[in-house]
Amino acid sequence: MKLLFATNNSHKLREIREIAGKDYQILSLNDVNMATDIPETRDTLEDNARQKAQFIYDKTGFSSFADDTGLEVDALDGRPGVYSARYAGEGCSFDDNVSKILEELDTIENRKACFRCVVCLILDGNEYLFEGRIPGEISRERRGTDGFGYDPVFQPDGHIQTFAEMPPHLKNGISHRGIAASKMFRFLQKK
Ligand code: ITT
Repeated sequence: MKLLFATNNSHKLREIREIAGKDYQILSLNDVNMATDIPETRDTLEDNARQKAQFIYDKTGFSSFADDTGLEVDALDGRPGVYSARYAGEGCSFDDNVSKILEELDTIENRKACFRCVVCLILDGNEYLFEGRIPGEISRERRGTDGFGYDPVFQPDGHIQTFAEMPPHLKNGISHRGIAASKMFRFLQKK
């Protein structure tokens, strides 16, 4: 089965392709010659995931899905959450965001955080949502070079490595995106 992944994030694309395995061919926007910005203007993960998937479905008519992900930090009352991409300001890099979170938590003992991912699938015009969460904590400094985004400072509960220290298959096997996407693939298998 072919599905179009509505993302401009190449790291997410790589992860989803690994999670999908051989039964699904995950097409990128490039594969369908769609170089476009995808609007992402809502203020919940659910609404942003819907907006991204629906936008691409409307443009292509192709079975499409999108993911919206946020890092929710307890001591920051759930921030940066839905604003995780622009946490350190418009046009900021992954590294800027990591620096900001380390600064904000500098003197704070409670490092608990959670990655939450919402996947929205549009299939034959119908919409389906799947959620994945993983609890963990924000490390005191960056560790590891794999992954992307906040991975160098996110250590999932029950593990001694950050996501950036894990080989990709280990992150994908336990991550917020892995959980949400696996729910979608299980749903599709039953269809
Ligand atoms: P698309 O909307 O094009 O899919 P994006 O990078 O804007 O890509 P999100 O809005 O879903 O994606 O993600 C917000 C930010 O959260 C993202 O830019 C990363 O900094 C961070 N993030 C998302 N998934 C992550 C992961 O698996 N590990 C670490 N950080 C992640």
